[in-house]
Amino acid sequence: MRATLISALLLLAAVAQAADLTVTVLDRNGKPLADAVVLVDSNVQGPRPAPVMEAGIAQEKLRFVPTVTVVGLGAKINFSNLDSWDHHVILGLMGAGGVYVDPGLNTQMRLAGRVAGKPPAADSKVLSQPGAYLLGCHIHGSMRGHIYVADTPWAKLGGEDGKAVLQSVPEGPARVRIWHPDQLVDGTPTSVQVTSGGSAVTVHTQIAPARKKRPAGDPYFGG
Ligand SMILES: [Cu+2]
Repeated sequence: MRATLISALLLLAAVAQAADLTVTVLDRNGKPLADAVVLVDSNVQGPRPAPVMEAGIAQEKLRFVPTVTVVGLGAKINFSNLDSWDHHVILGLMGAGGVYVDPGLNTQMRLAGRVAGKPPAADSKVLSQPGAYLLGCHIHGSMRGHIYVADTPWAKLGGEDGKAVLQSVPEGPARVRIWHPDQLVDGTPTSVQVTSGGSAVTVHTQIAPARKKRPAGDPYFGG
């Protein structure tokens, strides 16, 4: 009996309990920052959530939908063109300044416009390098999208309210990193302590979200 109790206690000590971590991301003016990618690192032992290993991005009304996608390392991205005209998918790692790290290494696909009554043209790509990817189209210069391939199992896209809830983070010390399409430089990680029952942290960034202007030739802007 005693031995059973001791081994049960040892088991509890070895596997940390996990809790939710709610992260609120603010821009440089203290307003909620939409479309922030929230990444959490923890060295505490315990179960890890399964990363997202497949995602779909549509080209619709001259946009990539969704505009920001967060997946795990090695995820497969399925692209489909829902518009009745052709689009490219130019896909490559994004560097500072919001441009491709090396345009020569980009993946390029051309998806034909959709014909009524037929399935949309589609293609896919597996992303095996972590980091931020930029999406574009040669024909429509205003088309921009982003994929973030996370190197941690705790990765979520924040909502319009700047909030992301990371589930099953082990109790104990953790670090929060933020990535955003409009950031100029990587910010400093924020240290947090995850406690039982859940924790919350607000991250004040220096990010100024780009004002959304009507791109030339985009009759659907604002929709
Ligand atoms: Cu296009």
